[in-house]
Amino acid sequence: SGPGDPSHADPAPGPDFVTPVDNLFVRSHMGVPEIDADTWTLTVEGLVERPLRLDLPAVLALPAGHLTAVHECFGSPFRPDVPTRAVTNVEWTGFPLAALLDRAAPLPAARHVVFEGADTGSFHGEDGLSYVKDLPLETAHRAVFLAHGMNGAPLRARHGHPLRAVVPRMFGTNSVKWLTRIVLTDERPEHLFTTTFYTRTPPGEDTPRPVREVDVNSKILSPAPDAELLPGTLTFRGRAWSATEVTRVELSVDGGPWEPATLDALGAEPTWQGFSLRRTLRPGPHTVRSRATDTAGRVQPPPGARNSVHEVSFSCPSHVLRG
Ligand SMILES: Nc1nc2c(c(=O)[nH]1)N[C@H]1C(S)=C(S)[C@@H](COP(=O)(O)O)O[C@H]1N2
Ligand SMILES: [Mo]
Repeated sequence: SGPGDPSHADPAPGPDFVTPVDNLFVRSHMGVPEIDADTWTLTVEGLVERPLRLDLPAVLALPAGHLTAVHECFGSPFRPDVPTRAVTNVEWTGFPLAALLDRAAPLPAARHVVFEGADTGSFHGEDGLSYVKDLPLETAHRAVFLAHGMNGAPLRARHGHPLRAVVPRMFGTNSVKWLTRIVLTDERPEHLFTTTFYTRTPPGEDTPRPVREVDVNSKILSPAPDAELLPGTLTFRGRAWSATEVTRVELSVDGGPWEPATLDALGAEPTWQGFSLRRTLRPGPHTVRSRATDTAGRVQPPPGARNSVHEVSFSCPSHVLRG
């Protein structure tokens, strides 16, 4: 055994474990608002004992930490079953929402936290909208991170400058950008982005639920689709993630049995996990599929769901012209 021996899981997370900022996807429903950082404020209001209003210097003066987390777009709110590839892993800089909630002191009647962004406009024929999401108070207090930096630099305008919410283990739709208002309420807000869209009905249930926790998922990154590779030994590589730890990734080559891949354990943070499997392949066309399972026993379903098993087709031509 030695370097490159697949039985020795690489302790380093590998290249692009944190996605470079230039490779990040951007999802904005109503465009990027123009925000003047000198006049921007964040309020914490509603069912609280002490409403807060903070300007940017006050926000930046709060003790800051880091959170590295998977950031995944749910995809089109109109087509909740279509698989997407908009997933990244970002190192955010900021502070827990709990720091502000504790200062504002929620009243006993407060049950929900509503997040509102500065972007306004029309969406799906409705005018005068702003971007609004909500979470149960306990979830928000435990999980939400407020970020003013990403990957060691200030947040870019399109990613929510000067401040955005980040909700680890939940779909990106919950991570409100250009945050201006945090409102504590007793009821969920009725809104296009809370109760009309970004809901889905789990199999076997009949009540739609808000799109929150991410699905168990995996994507094969190497080989790339339609790659032409030298026949011989190659290493399949990819990444898996879920709302809990992924405990197993299996690959099926050319429709063969599921074989366990080497899987990086989840560290202290809600990041994605790398996997790899080495195989020797004959010349000709090939397919490889990946399937992840998490600690909750969730498994990627067969084709037809948004988090279906991932399949890549590639080939090992008998002669590869180089040059
Ligand atoms: N204010 C606001 N926040 C928003 C959105 C938006 O349109 N407006 N889009 C959401 C969606 S659907 C996703 S996937 C993430 C995308 O974050 P990013 O553009 O930084 O990758 O932001 C979320 N937060
Ligand atoms: Mo999204």
